[in-house]
Amino acid sequence: MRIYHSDATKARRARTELDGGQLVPPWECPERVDMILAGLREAGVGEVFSPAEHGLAPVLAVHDADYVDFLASCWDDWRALGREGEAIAWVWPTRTMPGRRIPSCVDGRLGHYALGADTSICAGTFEAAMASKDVALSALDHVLASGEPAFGLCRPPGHHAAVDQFGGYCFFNNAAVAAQRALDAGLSRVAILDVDFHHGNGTQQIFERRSDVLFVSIHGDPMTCFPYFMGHADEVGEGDGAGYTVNYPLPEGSSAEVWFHVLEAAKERIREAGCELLIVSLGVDTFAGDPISAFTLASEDFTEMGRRLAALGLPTLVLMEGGYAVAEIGTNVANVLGGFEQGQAAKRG
Ligand code: OKP
Ligand code: ZN
Repeated sequence: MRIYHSDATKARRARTELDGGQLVPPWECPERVDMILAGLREAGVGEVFSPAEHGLAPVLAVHDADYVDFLASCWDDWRALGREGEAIAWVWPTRTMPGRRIPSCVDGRLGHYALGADTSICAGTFEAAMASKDVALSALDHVLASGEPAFGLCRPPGHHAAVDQFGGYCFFNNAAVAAQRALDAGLSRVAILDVDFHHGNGTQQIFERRSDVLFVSIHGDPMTCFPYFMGHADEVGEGDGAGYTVNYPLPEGSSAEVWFHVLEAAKERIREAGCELLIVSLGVDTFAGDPISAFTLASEDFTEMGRRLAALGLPTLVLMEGGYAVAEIGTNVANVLGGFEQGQAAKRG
């Protein structure tokens, strides 16, 4: 299958992430991209294509303009104050202090637009986010034009990014931007299946009042796992969107057997909803060796995951989200895509 990739996704090389009370080198690093490319090359999965520039219009179809302006100017505004470190949010509107105005100072603006303190903004962040959504959109264009699957090697990831908030290493919600473009191109319903270990709070927030995007997620229970404040099973969508958000939180330590059982339920809901396109938010941080996650899938399980996704028989766009076991990330992603190709071949008979 076609692989879409741009070196510009590596323009973000943050030095700091607030993790366990310390500033550590970020788990979400540009080396992930190189390791995925190497894994795909080694497995002989796919041919690499460069994305076309799609501009900001598709981003503005899901994100607020003031949020996009903030991301574009944050680093320069921060630097203008003579700051040494990277831009990290540290004060927020809270339950007891709900902000009714967006501050003008970058420190206050960071609190308004950030959903956590884990994600610092540095030089190249906006450029990388732009490249990441171009990768997603170009891969989508290929799926729409050919009916064939495609993989967008997005980085930074997207599923935590909400209408006007960044965090969890995400800035533009690549899957949401692609889903909206698919609808604007004439599709009536799109499924986003989020198999990253972490709940895709941003994707849920963007679409939870709508029925044209079915959001289904399998993830670590938010009682104990990031992002903590969204992703419970009783969040099912609201208004027109009632029934079009489906959450499967699983306890830490969950096995591949349990995970695949839930995947079949998720697939059944996607079939039932009559979706014309499947977008997979692919995190491989469900891997047993992932340093910040807590499911126990083995590398071979990712091949099975790919086969089972292909069995849905839908035009499919696979977009990269998380996965932090950098040494194994290439194998795990190549296994998903290789398994998908096997599943496709089996279906064709
Ligand atoms: C992004 B994606 C580690 C800090 C955790 C949040 C996790 C973001 C995951 N102690 N930071 O869903 O893979
Ligand atoms: Zn994740």
